[in-house]
Amino acid sequence: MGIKVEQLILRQIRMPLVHFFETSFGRTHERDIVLVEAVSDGVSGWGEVTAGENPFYNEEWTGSVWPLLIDYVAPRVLGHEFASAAEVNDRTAHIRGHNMARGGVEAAIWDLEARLKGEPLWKTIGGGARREIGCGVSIGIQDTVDQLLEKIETELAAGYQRIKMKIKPGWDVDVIRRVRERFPSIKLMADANSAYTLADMENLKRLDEFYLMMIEQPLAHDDIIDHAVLQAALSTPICLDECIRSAHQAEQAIRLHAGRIVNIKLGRVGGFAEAKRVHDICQANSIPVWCGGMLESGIGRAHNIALSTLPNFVLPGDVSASKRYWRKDIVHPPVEVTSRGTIEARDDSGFGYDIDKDYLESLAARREDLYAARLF
Ligand code: OSB
Ligand code: MG
Repeated sequence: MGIKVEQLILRQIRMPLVHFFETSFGRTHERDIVLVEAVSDGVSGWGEVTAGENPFYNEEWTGSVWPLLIDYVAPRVLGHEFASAAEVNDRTAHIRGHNMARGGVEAAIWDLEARLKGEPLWKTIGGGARREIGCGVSIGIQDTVDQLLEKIETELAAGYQRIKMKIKPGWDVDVIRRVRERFPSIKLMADANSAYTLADMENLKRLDEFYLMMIEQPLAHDDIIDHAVLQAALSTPICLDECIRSAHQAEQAIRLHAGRIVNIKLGRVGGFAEAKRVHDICQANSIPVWCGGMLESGIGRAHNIALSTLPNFVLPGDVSASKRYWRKDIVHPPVEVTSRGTIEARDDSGFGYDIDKDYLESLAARREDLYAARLF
């Protein structure tokens, strides 16, 4: 079955977060999200571009995504006959970087393929090793340590399997110490989002006393070599996030022993095809992976759930319930977490949730309709 995308509809929506989210690179109060609808034979597949509002996590942002999709991705994809969505990544591989923009379209075409076949997305991508995925939460930097402790308490009560806390210089050792004193036996990890350098080695070594599951991306967003130096000096496993943008980089990081765990984000690596390659390389080298998040709407969240059913996603990820982010999500039902701290992968076709079209349209700040050129 070939897939020919006749129309791409881009929408940019604005959604206020229930609670601000702060990382070492800044605070976010509301999201500006680009959604991709890919249409073939009257069937729509949906994708989400996971870029942030500013080029601070990586080089992409909501504003860069829009022209990139219109000028470079859409012309290569529209009207092309794909044997499967697995070919979409190659079709836009001439574009340097912009993985999140490329990945949003790629994911929409995977969802389209699943819907054309009438099967769940997790099946189309080759997943299904587990039907219930393990969930953790990512908790941002708070104004006070007491607020952080209270948030952790709430998430543990909801059943989440592990807590990730954001750290930065000045909000690290002393804060983690207080968390550990209060919660001595929880699965705890810290994410620095590239806030440190090797000059901070002594401070980072102090984190070893807190028996964290891992420390995520302590060093530069594009660094592998210094992470290898740091990992050799730490007993805490390093988990790589920002610096793994392709299977090739995963392979190099593994070869250099730059970390012992990889966070796979669909957008950061450019979609499902590359995410699967990263997954496979990690699996072949006994590196466990987990699925990261980018404060997604229900659409991106549902794609992350499908991805997390691949066999090597053995650690709880950052994919959590809609209500932690949104008063009302654009999918129905909202993504929900069981008391076991899991999300069940759904059997409905495509990504498995309905889209609340009216609500989505009410959030849209801009829209672009793109068509395959017709040759008469
Ligand atoms: O580094 O994992 C990260 C959010 C925005 C940018 C980067 C990161 C994050 C998160 C949140 O940690 C994950 C989520 O809850 O979606
Ligand atoms: Mg991270």
